[in-house]
Amino acid sequence: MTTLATEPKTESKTDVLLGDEAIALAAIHAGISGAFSYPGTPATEILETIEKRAKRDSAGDVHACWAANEKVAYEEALGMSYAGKRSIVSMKHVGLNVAADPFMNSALTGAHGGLVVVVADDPSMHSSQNEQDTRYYGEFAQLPFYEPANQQEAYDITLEAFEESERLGLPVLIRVVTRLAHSRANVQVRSEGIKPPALGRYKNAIDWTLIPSNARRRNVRLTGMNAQLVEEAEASPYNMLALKGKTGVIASGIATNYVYENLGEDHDVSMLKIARYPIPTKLVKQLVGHCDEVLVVEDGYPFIESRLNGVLGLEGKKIKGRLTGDLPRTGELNPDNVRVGLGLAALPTPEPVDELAGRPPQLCKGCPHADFYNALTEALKEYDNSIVFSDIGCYTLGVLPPYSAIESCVDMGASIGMARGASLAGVHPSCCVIGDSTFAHSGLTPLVGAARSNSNMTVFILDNSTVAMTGAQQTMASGDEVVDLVKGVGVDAERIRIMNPLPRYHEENIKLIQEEVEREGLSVVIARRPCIQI
Ligand SMILES: Cc1ncc(C[n+]2csc(CCOP(=O)(O)OP(=O)(O)O)c2C)c(N)n1
Ligand code: SF4
Repeated sequence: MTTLATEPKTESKTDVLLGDEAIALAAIHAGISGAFSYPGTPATEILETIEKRAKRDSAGDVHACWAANEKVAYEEALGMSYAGKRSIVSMKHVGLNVAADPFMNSALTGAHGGLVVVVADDPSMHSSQNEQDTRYYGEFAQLPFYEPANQQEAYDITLEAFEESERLGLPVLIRVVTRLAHSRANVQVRSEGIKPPALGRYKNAIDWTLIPSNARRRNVRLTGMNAQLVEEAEASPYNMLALKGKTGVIASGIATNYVYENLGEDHDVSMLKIARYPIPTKLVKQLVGHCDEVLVVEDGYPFIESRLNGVLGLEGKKIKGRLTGDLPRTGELNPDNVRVGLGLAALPTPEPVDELAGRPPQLCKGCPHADFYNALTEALKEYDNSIVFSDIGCYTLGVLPPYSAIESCVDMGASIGMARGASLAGVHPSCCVIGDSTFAHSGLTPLVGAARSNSNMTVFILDNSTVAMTGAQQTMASGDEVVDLVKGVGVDAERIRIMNPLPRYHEENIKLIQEEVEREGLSVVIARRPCIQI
């Protein structure tokens, strides 16, 4: 079912696009001056597409920039917006934790040039540490936000969101999920881009300086817009109410399609589709007032469902969803589990043709990380109190046999601070491994603290010259640049060692690791060899 909310464009063409590509193309067509991101599945393709297509499809020049991390990407986009130009910033869901500080505060300062923030969630954690739902951030920041149901909506909403951001003077958030970001559909797109309005300098730049007196004033403005934003959501063409029988469904984002697919054309179910937030209260009241029973179908946390039930529940109404066990509490929704939630007979599951052997992910043959781990585990085998904290990257696969070399992976940059904490708790050797991209993302700041206190720990930076895990994007610093960064944060040059993780240097690498682990204080060992995929 197509849920095209806007009129077909007069001059348009059809393209077969991933959800991410639809967003990227819409941003180009909206006349952005810049796109900013840090790689992270399932959002990476947004900036990659802008990089590739900007020259081809847009009238002017678009700066497509990979930033050191999501916070920096957000701030770069915000700076461009303050300068009166349209900008987009994209990231995966956990990236918004890193960018949460500017995100939350920019809701108060507001935007000038259209600022669109796209966050891709990963229900079922196909390639993530958690399945947090970005809609909570949208509500937390009190911003208008969207959850497109399909690739066409992803395009249309993104295109419109820039204008909306300028009209409201607020950043506009768009939340997508992996299935939408990474699946293709026909999308009707403009044949050429829009020329955005020339905004010039913002007249009241004091709004952007969040000293308490300004922040309070801006907070009053933001909260004062709450009711207007709800009204706009109620009138939005992306939210659609159809009252029929006494059984109702509220479906949001991509999950809307799973409902339509199961109900078909001929059904008696009342339906509210939500793609624009804040939650359109009046539409919800109309649906719930009309129905005895309502199933809430949303891919992510029970964001809408929990508000419907509140603390006390709704007298005389049966609200069903993930919280009541009518839909799975965690993981992605799909047409099959939604079918069961709708009370329809489950479709027969086809018998598997052949038993496929399980294939756990593993490091590529010849991967430099593999040879590094072979040396590290050998070097540490005599210690019964060692801990190796890890960070996030291809090297996290070192947790699996045959290496079984690491003991943690929490969030980007965590390993260095964790190694310091453990060393203070008396662990020796206290070690950590971190890739070159993760080091530039958020390893520098904890290393400053470790260097200042000369903590008794060993940091291994695995410099493979790329951001391998997310598809080999360009890394911020590699080779001697990494050495300069490490020196720059205050690590003693004599305690920075370089090793080449190749089997032929295995014995000398073990010796080097043991030497550094045995020395009192902070050592940084850089294992330097390019990823074989680049
Ligand atoms: C906050 C956050 N942003 C992005 C990601 C996605 N991500 C996981 S690892 C990684 C970078 C890995 O690069 P590097 O540290 O150089 O290791 P490599 O994969 O090259 O071995 C990225 C971008 C994430 N998990 N969390
Ligand atoms: S992509 Fe590169 S870094 Fe990742 S496992 Fe393969 S060789 Fe190793």
